[in-house]
Amino acid sequence: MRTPTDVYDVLIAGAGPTGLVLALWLHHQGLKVHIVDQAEAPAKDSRAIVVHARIVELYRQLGLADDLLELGYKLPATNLWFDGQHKAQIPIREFGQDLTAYPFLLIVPQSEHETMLERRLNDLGVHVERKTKLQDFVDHDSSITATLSHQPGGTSSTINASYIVGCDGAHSVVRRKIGAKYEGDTYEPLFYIADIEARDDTFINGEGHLIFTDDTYNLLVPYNKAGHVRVVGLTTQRNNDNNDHGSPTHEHGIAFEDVRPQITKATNIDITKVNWFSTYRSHHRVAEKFRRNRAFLAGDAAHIHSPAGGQGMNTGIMDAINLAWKLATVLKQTNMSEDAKHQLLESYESERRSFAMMIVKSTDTGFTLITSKGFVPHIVRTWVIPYLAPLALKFDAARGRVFKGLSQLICNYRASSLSRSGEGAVQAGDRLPWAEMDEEDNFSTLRYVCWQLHAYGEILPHLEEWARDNGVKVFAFDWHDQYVKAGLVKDAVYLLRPDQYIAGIFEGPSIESELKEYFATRGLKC
Ligand SMILES: Cc1cc2nc3c(=O)[nH]c(=O)nc-3n(C[C@H](O)[C@H](O)[C@H](O)COP(=O)(O)OP(=O)(O)OC[C@H]3O[C@@H](n4cnc5c(N)ncnc54)[C@H](O)[C@@H]3O)c2cc1C
Ligand SMILES: *[C@@H]1O[C@H](CO)[C@@H](O)[C@H](O)[C@H]1NC(C)=O
Ligand SMILES: *[C@@H]1O[C@H](CO)[C@@H](O)[C@H](O)[C@H]1NC(C)=O
Ligand SMILES: CC(=O)N[C@H]1CO[C@H](CO)[C@@H](O)[C@@H]1O
Repeated sequence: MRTPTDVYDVLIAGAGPTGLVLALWLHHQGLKVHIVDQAEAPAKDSRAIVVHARIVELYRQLGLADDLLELGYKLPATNLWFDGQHKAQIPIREFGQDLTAYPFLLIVPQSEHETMLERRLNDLGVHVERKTKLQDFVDHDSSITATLSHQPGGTSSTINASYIVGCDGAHSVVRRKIGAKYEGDTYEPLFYIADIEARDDTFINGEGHLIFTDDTYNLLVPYNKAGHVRVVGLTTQRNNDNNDHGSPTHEHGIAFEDVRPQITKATNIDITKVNWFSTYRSHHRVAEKFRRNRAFLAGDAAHIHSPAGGQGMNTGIMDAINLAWKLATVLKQTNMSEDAKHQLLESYESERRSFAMMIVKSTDTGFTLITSKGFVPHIVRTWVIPYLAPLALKFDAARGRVFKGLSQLICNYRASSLSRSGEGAVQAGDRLPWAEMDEEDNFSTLRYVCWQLHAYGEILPHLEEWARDNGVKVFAFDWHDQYVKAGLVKDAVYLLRPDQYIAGIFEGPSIESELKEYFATRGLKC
């Protein structure tokens, strides 16, 4: 464990999914991290259950994708019911076909996912210091000093680090300390979430079921244990408590027995056991800023969403992966100018805050829809028909659009200062499109956390030399017509950032000088 004189590169407050992923990615890039959590043990409550395709793709960088897939359940289909009638069975096993190697909705209870991340971190010799709360910190401009308090007893200690990242959830101490307002709202409707076991049934068949009854809806999602399902829905009860911040609590005076009638009315399933029950109000908030000098916010500390679309945890993990290589760069590239450091670190906020705003806005729309009066006819007209019906019918364009929106594949950083301007279907700031070739897929190079060049078609010989001299990995691919469909351009060179987003697309005879210029203008050493 740590000794009082240890100095760290990064102190991470909070060991939820965001903090754990950040610790893993920073450690992988050779930084010395310390991570603390006030809780005695990882949370057992199963909150987020969907891990989206983009996360699985990026988990390949640390060899975590296969472990996660092993834990997960690939939802084969989802069903729609209205007032007792089965309206549609929508196969979704190949939902995002042609877009990613992971075209499904992967169901993994958050607690199991976190356990996997923490085990990997422990294998690497990094341990979460538990029962340790971040109380406060001082930013000296060249480093930070944080005060931690330890349970039991409440003794305190200090720790120094170059940077601090608040992954400390909705009630973030770091957010308060940097004076960032948490702008947004709390929704009135009260949700319940339960983890139950039930006997085999039409509704307990390994598929998802979205069931609308006159004044509410219930969603059943199976996971990797047969007979276990997650049930989520809008309670038909109302109360006036408006005080929580999205954490599952039992403070709303509602117990499972209060929602049992609505589940029975919708499904008539034979519930044999209730493993976990909670109610919550949904929030949509985005912190006014994600950084002040040496302190950053990530995950629920920075943004919190309504549960429609299941984006909360996934967005937090993406924050961590975005921030990790930037912190590693400013800490490792020793002669980087202060200006260049500032610009690179600022790009974290500009890239991730605008994405959080976009997610909040779109889940907001979805949410308002499913909680408004008369929402059943409304939802059928505005949501089910345009989106889900084509899905059922396999209209490819609509299917692709819905999948991209859900799976975070849609995330791009086109407007970022790190993206070279461009035009066309695929641009700087985008995710590199995926193209399947025979058995191989085009993401095998995803296992590196470093700058890369991908050349499709002819590659200029001196470019390979340049890249080798500068520590950039080069991958050259013979041109295939399939690449056109994915939006790739013949004989173009794609520069990828360490987090696998396209920094620039280069064509023509002066690629090498343009690449040099890309790095030089940003004060970066590749
Ligand atoms: C009922 C419910 C259902 C949800 N469903 C989904 C879903 O389907 N899909 C989805 O993507 N998201 C979902 N979410 C959201 C998801 O759970 C969160 O977005 C996710 O947990 C955020 O991870 P995090 O690491 O940022 O924060 P958290 O998971 O909140 O972790 C924060 C950690 O910081 C610790 N901590 C807090 N303060 C301090 C301090 N001062 N010092 C030290 N440690 C501290 C806490 O103990 C905790 O371990 C759901 C949330 C809820 C409540
Ligand atoms: C931490 O930093 C502060 C301020 O720079 C310094 O006074 C203190 O000695 C440092 N402590 C350790 C353990 O390095
Ligand atoms: C510092 O950066 C310059 C280019 O900006 C480079 O030429 C030089 O080698 C670097 N020095 C060190 C010690 O890394
Ligand atoms: C980036 C990447 O992994 N590219 C792959 C694209 O497909 C060809 C053909 O299968 C592979 O050889 C490449 O490795």
